[in-house]
Amino acid sequence: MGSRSDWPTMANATKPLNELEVPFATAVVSAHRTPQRLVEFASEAHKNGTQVIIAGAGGSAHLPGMIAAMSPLPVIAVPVESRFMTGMDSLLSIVQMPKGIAVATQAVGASGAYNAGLMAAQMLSLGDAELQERLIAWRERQTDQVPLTVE
Ligand code: RP5
Repeated sequence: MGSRSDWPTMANATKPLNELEVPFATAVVSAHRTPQRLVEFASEAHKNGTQVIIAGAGGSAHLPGMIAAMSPLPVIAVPVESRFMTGMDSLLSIVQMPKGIAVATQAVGASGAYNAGLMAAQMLSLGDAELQERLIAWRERQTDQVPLTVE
């Protein structure tokens, strides 16, 4: 995430990851305040066993695109809700990637962060049959929890 202030949003990504037993690490990497940390993180991540990166940032949010430009790993982006433009700035600055560098942008805010965790798990399940089984069971439990009526 681009700032410690993004954590209340980005913590939502950890919920499905924990439920699906997917290991993860967290880091604060700011494209503009810690540019050297960004270069090191993005260019080294694929060498230390990381398989998918979830990048959340708000405002003029260049973090996901910059990471994607320096890493061969899939990057899932979360536009964090911003103070002045309620995340529209984050969304537009993340989603409209020019051709040649791909970023998988999720919804703005907590739901997007949660779905980013799910999306990462689904990507990883392509090479992990047991994780795929856990995902299928997780979906069934979610379906079972939706009541038919409002009473
Ligand atoms: C971005 O600026 C961060 O991703 C955060 O969403 C936003 C505001 O950061 P703080 O000023 O709260 O550290 O880099």
